Amino acid sequence: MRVILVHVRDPQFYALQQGHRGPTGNIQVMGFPPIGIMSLSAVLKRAGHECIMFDQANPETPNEKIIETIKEQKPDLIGLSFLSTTSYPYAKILARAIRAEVPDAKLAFGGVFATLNALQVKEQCPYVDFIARGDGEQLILDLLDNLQDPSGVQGLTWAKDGKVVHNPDRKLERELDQWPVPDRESLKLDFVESMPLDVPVVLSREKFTTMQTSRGCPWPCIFCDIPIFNEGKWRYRSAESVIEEFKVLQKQGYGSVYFVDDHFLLQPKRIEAICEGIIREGITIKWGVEGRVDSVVQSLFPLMAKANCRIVMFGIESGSQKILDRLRKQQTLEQIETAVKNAKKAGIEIVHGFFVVGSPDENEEDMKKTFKFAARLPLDTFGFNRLCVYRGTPLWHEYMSRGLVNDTEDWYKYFKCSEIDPTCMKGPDINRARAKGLRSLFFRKLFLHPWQTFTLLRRFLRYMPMKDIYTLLSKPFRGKQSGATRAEVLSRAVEHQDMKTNAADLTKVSDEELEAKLQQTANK
Ligand code: B12
Repeated sequence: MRVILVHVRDPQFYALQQGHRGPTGNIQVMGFPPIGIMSLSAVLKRAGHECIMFDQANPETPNEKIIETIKEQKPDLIGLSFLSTTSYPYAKILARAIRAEVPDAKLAFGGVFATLNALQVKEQCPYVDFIARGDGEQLILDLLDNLQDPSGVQGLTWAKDGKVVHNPDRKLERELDQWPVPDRESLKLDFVESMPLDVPVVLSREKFTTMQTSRGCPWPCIFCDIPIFNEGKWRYRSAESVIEEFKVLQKQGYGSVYFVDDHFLLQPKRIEAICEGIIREGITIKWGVEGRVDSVVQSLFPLMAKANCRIVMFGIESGSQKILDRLRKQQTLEQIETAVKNAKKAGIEIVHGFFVVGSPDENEEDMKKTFKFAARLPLDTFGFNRLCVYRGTPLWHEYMSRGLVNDTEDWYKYFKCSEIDPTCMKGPDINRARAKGLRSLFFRKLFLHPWQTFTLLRRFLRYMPMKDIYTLLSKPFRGKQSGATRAEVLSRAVEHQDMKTNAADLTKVSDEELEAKLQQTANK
């Protein structure tokens, strides 16, 4: 059978290098490849199906082109894959356009957001036939076998005789080794290695991709929905299977890989075997991981560095123990300090700290502590994002019980906590304190860790034009607090209490109105 899979994106995340061609002649895109659909494509092809992929990051395949291909190829199933609340409106636009042009197409949504909100999405998007929940590998094969009557397909939400049907959950698959290596070569795009999230920093010009070696994270941080997506479990691939994938990537010419595992730094034996395998097989690919600071594998940092681990990113969140406890991070400031120091001492080239600001109960003093703490740590890079609340997380449940969100009306909305929670600092105050904190952080870094700062600047200069570095570094000094990015304009509409109704409208309006609104945002 024939399947078309589309990775739907929020434009903020690929706008930076849109249309830029690299030495291969492919369009270059700053960001991560769509490993979700690449994983499904490999599974489909191995089972004898045909699969065509699109990534909305590619400016040469706009929605019109995707629809044209659907008309030509007449696929048996079209799957739209997207990660989060912020890409949901774009998934709706594409789905509505497909439905309008190809009325009998079989259309499915999948990904984390669709999984956690399957019933609501199906109700709100009757023009989408199926919502796929959880892992998609076996599900998509089962769905193709039962397209006319999917009542036995576990993990599927669909409609029968106008009524929404929520099939039972699929048992969490533990045998991840059974799945083939993702189909990374069919999509003609070159991904440029940059810092995750919205920091426009190019890290290398090597051929770059992502890999997933484990799924899930069992910790109960109040802002995260991964434990729900993975039923609180951590599932992993064997070291042998990871090495086999590395060997394929090496043959395909990749120079850099980032692991999209929710928590890589678990199970020392597996990490040791992965590192030894990399060294034994002469794999030269550089790699990066994310993990918790309380990880017991810190003694393995030197081995990881020897096996070409170049980046370790820690979820630090705050320099105030009070806030760490409030977020239920279950980590201490001492643990953070030890982990960052251990990683640097071991020779990990880039150690990154993810921080959040605008948490519940956080005051200016806590924010100050956070920036001071960040300055003291030998971190190479850092990001300070505003805390957001997503449906399904423990924080969402708390906000429901405090009457700050309404599960029925707000499930698809993107909220910065500070916009709805009176125990947070006010948005402009957070921005002001953040800008101030960043300024002092930069100076302290220069003063406390001058060599590290110099090395980092040299790295940036290798891959980035001077103008971009200037923009990046001068941002906190320019005092621009209200200049929203394109995506922020969209999300702002959802955040402010008084604009809440407008925001709700945004996801309910007709195609034309929604598209006009997005067009307006893009032109700003
Ligand atoms: C890597 C990553 C990113 C990358 C993006 C990578 C990319 N290609 O777009 C970056 C850093 C840019 C990013 C940005 C953001 N992210 Co992010 N990200 C992740 C992360 C860590 C891994 C995603 C991944 O690659 N998974 C691996 C692949 C194999 O899995 P998958 O895509 O889920 O696909 C599987 C199934 O879902 C299913 N499936 C998927 N699609 C389909 C379609 C069909 C038809 C079928 C049948 C099945 C199916 O099958 C696949 C194989 O099993 C996840 C955490 C997680 N574990 O999901 C967070 C996560 C998805 N991100 C999250 C968030 C909040 C964001 C941001 C909004 C952050 C921000 N405020 O800026 C942005 C939004 C980006 C966007 N465009 O939507 C949240 C989403 C929460 C929510 N409920 O909305 C998550 C869950 C993290 C968390 N802990 O809460 N992210």
